[in-house]
Amino acid sequence: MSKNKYTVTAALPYANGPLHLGHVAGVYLPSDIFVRFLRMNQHDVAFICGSDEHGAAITLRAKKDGTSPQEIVDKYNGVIRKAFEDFGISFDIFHRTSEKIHHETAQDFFKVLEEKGHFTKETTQQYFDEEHDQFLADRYITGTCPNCKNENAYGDQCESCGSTLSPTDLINPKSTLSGKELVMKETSHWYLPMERHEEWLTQWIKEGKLNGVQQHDPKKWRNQVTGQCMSWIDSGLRSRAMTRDLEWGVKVPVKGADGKVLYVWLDAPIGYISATKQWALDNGNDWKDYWTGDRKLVHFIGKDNIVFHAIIFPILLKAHEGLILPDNVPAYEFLNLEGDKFSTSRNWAVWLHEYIADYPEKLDELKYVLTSIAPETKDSEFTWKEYQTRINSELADILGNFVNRALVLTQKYYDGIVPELGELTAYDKEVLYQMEAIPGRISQLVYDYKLRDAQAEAMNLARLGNKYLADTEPWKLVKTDAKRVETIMNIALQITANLSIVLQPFIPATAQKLSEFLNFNSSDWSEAGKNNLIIAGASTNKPFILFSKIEDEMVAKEVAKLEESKVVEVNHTPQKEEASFEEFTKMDIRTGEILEAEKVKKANKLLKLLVDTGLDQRTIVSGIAEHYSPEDIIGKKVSVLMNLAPRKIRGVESQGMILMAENEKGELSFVVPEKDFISGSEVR
Ligand code: B3M
Ligand code: ZN
Repeated sequence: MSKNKYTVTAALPYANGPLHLGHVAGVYLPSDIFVRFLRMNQHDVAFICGSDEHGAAITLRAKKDGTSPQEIVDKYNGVIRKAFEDFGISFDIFHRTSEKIHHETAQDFFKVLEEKGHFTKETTQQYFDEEHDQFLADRYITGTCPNCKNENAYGDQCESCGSTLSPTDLINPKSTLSGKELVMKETSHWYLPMERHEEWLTQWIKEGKLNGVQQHDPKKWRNQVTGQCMSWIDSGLRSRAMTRDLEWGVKVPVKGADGKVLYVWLDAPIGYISATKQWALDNGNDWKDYWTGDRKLVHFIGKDNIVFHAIIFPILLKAHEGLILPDNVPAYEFLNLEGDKFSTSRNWAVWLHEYIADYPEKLDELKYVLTSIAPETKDSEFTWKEYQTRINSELADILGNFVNRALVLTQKYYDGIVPELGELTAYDKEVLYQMEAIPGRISQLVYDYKLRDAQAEAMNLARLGNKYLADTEPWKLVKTDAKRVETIMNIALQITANLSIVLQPFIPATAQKLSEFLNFNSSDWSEAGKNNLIIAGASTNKPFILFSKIEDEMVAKEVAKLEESKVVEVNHTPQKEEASFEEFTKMDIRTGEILEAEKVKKANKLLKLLVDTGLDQRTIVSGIAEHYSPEDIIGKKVSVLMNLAPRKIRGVESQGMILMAENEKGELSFVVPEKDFISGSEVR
């Protein structure tokens, strides 16, 4: 493979909360594996990331926490940065979009496009929250998704079905600040008329060509990426506002834009460029080398970011002129957790920083499991049970077992000295042939962004070694044919040395341990496959157990922790329409006491109650039979809506209503004064 130049970016995480395993599996770990592999193949690579520090998600969190956006981003930039460092994600730079160099870069970018006439300035009606006296950016608007009817969709995205939305798409839009309905008010913004780009974009997405010249191989793009882009294009590209009425963000650098900032999805992708600029400054490089010329730009993202990276940002890059377009946009589907979606708001997540703190000695185990289940082409699921199974039956029982045998037997038979390779049997030759072929298969899979299969192929080398020792049984043969065993152990050590190379992109810490066992250290991929990496006579070291087994207790503890710490999301029903004071005063509510209670025949939800209301004793039918048994509520204090028109319910005349409170779990409670008032006391 010729040496290429790559700029690899990983989606900039919003600095409004910690990272969970879903983020790691679906963007950061795969991009790290890809870059580690490229570096081992001597490609020229820049691995770029940083935190996304503008946008409504940040200001919403600040409002929620009663703090400032700057404090929020400072806190979470630190939390996220440390988690990446501790987990060993090997960015060349982890920058942040609140830095001055980013503001300058984004403003320059905007000015170039503005001066080239790529924006139109339009005055439109936008949603406005009168209570907070501000226009609302997409994320501030919530409502029902027109596609999947999720009632908590946002103005830019539905997190339930992944649709990209505009605020006007939402049904019954409300402000996330006041909860109130919204009004429309006039405001002006700079728009990107995306429809102008439809023709070239279609050819670029479908054929990988610009002006008929091949740019990238569309066959290597994941179907879900091409599919989502084409459905966006086929549904008609529309002008999209590239500025927002917000205080927090990159100020729009032209006259007449007071109180306006760049749209976060214009701002954030330029964060890749500003981060590259900072890194180039720090390392004496020219940032333009990484964004122009024959360099492959690769964006690792989640599927909810596809159109921003494969349609909007390419339009902006092409409009700017002179900058490269993505060679590939490997987008990941969603990773779910124990049968439910990862959710920050519901605290249904395994937080990366918590895992690192709890299991600092099991980081490669997590990397291996997450890559094994990575949602490359469809949503997948993390369960602690599968975590246990894959570590115990794959890492420990295959890789750990093989390496341990190879090194321990070398210690036992040869005092750790590598024995000579003698005459090869047909089986030996077949095993060496397979060992030689595996690195090439891994390479092809990595270049095709099939990292899950690539790791499985690397594990096949461990399987090959494990089977080779199990088939040849050197521990038996050593009594009768010591020479033969020397050859077997030499081959087992060559396989171990190859594992120390091919495992490096995936489980780098483990690969390093193998190197230490063997006193062999190479990060040169071209060495992989050779059968003479370990020289006879060289010394090896005593191994230690690579992977301790995951016990059932750990699985149980982690599952219980999830259940105990989850937050039940409260979706209160919206406030009813206004009632006048007169309407309220018509209601006569009194305290009362239940004297008798019985089930209503053929009605599992109903109880027939005899209630002392202080004015009289009356029969009331109440739908509480699934929550209370009759004998438990005799003598219970209640509040009664007295003057509700009498109704016949299942043949029983009900004279009034018992007031009940219902919580987010659907549990019921009687509503009574906090003091022990006599029956008939008025409630108003
Ligand atoms: N901050 C991540 C997200 O949508 C978003 C990515 C920006 S990459 C330029 O969760
Ligand atoms: Zn939806």
